[in-house]
Amino acid sequence: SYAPTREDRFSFGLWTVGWQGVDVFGGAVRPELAPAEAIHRLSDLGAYGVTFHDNDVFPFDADAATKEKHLAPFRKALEETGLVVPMVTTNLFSHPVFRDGGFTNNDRDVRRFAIRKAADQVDLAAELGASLFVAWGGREGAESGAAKDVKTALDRYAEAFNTLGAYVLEQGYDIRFAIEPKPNEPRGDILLPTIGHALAFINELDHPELVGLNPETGHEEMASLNYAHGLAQALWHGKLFHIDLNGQTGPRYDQDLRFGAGNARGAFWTVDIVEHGGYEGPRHFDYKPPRTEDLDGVWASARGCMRNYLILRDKVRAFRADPEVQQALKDARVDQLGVPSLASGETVADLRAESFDPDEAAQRGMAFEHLDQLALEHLYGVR
Ligand code: 3MF
Ligand code: MG
Ligand code: MG
Ligand code: MG
Repeated sequence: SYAPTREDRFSFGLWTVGWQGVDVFGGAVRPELAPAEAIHRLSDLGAYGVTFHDNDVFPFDADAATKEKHLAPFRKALEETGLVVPMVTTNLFSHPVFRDGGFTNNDRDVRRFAIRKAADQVDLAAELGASLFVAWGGREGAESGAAKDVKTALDRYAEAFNTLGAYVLEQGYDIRFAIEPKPNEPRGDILLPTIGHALAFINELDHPELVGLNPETGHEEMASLNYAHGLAQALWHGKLFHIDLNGQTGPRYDQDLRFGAGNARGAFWTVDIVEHGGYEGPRHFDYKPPRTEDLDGVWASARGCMRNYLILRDKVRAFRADPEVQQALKDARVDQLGVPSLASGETVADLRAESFDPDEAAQRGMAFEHLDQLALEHLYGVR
């Protein structure tokens, strides 16, 4: 069946199905999609939530009345469908004023405007009941060397999160922030390029407990990194606040394929860690229906994201439940990794007192190939 239900907690960015296909080489191929229409269609398909940038719903230059005019049908659609808004974000990358970024723009007046724009959207998040604010700093970066003083830019980046964190605390909002790393595109090099960079940055903030991560499949894979491993480390740090699921084929431009397309083996392990690693947030898709598609193709691809997730969820569950896999895990000594290397009270002296024969231990094979073959056979559908 693989029909999504609200309990599966699938959510989509309005900018995903709403993408009109404008890219570096060509203009729009699809008509504008009203947010209310997107909400109804996503609800019909079985999603439980939508997320959005401020300017996905109202124009950049909207005054209070215009903002409200655009928010009214959006709110009405949420009421009619029962869809929730688990996360919001701010667009600090489209308008020309952000040509050199928002929070780390060399121009101070732009930085001040960017923080204010984000704070406005934090207010809207609180009003809509969203508990997460995602920050993708796509324009925070450089194409050249001397143009960006990276250490100073990180001071300003931290200042922005400290200011917004203090604002949330002062307002009494139940909102946390999630940084979305990306190595490049649209900037030649983007600041906080990977999960690891962002984790280290968060520890330098005034309120690290308020800030976590929103890792995206394609962004990590663009840097040739293992997305499932990145999610696991973020979980280990207690920092996996949200996820952007999509598909990517190796280190090329940000493909934003529907989830499950591209690196299918990576998708299998992604679902495994999302389902079994203690993540409790939404299963959020950030992808782009290819430019080849008309609106029917848009809905086919949105359906595909959820369907592929559910198919893979079945497969990883079957893999974990398979007695042959359980034996193979034992043969690979995966359980032994859970035993602390030193018993409590032991020290290096105890290790030195021990007799160990490296040549004997070196004879042992790890039996990983058999284990991985079983995984692939579950993925390929023959088990
Ligand atoms: C770009 C992205 C962004 C972020 C979005 C949410 C436009 O590669 O992934 O999508 O996900 O800004 O913060
Ligand atoms: Mg992407
Ligand atoms: Mg992206
Ligand atoms: Mg994203």
